Amino acid sequence: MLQTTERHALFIDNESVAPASGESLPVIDPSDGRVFAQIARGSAADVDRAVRAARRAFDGSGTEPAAGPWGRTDAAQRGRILRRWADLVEAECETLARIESRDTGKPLAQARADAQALARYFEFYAGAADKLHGQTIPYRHGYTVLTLREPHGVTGHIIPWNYPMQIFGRSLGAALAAGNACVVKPAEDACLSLLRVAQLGAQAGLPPGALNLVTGLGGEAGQALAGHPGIDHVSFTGSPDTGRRVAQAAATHHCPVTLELGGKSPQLVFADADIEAALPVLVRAIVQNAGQTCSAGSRVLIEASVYDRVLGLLAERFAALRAGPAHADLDLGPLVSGRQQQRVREFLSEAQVGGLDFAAQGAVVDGAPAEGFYQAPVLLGGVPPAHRVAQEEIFGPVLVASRFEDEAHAVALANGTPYGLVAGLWTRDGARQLRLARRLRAGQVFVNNYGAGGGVELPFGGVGRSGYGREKGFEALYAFTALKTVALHHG
Ligand code: TXE
Repeated sequence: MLQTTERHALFIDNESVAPASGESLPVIDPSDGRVFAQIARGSAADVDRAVRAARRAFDGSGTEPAAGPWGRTDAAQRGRILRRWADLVEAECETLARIESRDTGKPLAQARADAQALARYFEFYAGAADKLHGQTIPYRHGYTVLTLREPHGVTGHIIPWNYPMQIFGRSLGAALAAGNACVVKPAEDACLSLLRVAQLGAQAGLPPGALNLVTGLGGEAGQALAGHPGIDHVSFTGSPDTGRRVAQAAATHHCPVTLELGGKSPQLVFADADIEAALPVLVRAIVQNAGQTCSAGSRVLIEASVYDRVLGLLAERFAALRAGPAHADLDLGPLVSGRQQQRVREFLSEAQVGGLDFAAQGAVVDGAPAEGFYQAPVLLGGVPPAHRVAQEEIFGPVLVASRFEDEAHAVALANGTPYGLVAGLWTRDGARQLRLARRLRAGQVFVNNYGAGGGVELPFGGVGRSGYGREKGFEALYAFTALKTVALHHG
């Protein structure tokens, strides 16, 4: 079992490895602001070592692709390993949840859900590994043409701190199922659960080098990974600015990238909606993980005729919300870091200076350590759509409410930010459901629900500033493969 009071090493070739620099970084418990562990500060030299390990696993010693131990592992066997990994995660669900909860400040129940989702990703991709087919293409007389879906080779994965296990599951599950060897750079604020998950991967049967983890700072280890010429694909989840830097670094060696860059996702509430059903979902969509969710429903757009009623009902619920230490398992825990807390506070003071209506606020419980990174949830009412709090991703428990007059106005507001990740639509009108599902600029639209319970099977990703490429579901397997066309002339 992982001892969280220890110093944690890198994970390369299925072994714990000290970083080249010998340096470490502190791990802070967001619930009380105290340092409780140290992680290795990986650098470009460590990334290079990890990429070489992955290349050996994939290519072997020669120049022929897929001749290494992992490259030669057939699809059914890759599926079996992922299946065993799912079982090991499931068996350690409670331990993983406790590690994650302390490391990120997530309430325990939410951390447990993340560990279960991780197991479910591995299970899903275990089943998909040997079902990724190419095609045959009708062509001219005398030819047979077929397509092969081949792994890229070595893939890089830069993971953020908000849902380490879930994002690892969706990214690594698909990449390994497709046959790639992988190098992961977890976020400096949330590495511990993934170090344990990597050990479980080795136990499940991943050969040395198939999965490697280099912890460290984004500008050092992350930047080195994105720019490493031995990487054949990068998937990144994080902020738009860092996403641009990652894509630029990858472009130096013509490496494809998948970018998931968050959002400012709207939920549209029409007067004909089942408002009682919508209310708890609207609240959960912004309070879950203290609002640090890429797909958080951070804007609620309400039809004018029911605006006052819906805002009043939301305000009642917000006033009852409680934030406190992760282990207390309340509505929300602290934010992940002092930096994140500062970011949210800056948005809120801008709202205050701008005279916005603080329609309701929850509370931080008595006895929560003063050094913890707490933020009470806030409902802002009547927010002008152009205001920065209605345009930018705050990544905290702040819900921004605005009113709309009619359907066209609702769509204009919903589509009126540079982001396009997710949208929620609450209406009983069937024609409107379909019309708006098409008109909303987003990678996912949920009608009379939000998030569909997680949806491991459902392709996910955005447009515009939310990024490009799709993860999750079967679709992700296409992103982690390159298509080869073979044309045979046989007369
Ligand atoms: O993100 P970064 P930060 C958004 C959210 C949040 C804001 C800032 O709005 O408030 O971003 O968070 C690695 N090359 N999201 O600063 O910098 C870093 O180590 C390569 C949305 O934490 O994007 C970490 O592993 N990698 C989001 C990851 O990138 C680099 C999740 C994310 O960090 C790097 C997180 C570099 N130059 C934040 N610099 C979502 N979409 O869910 C950093 N990293």
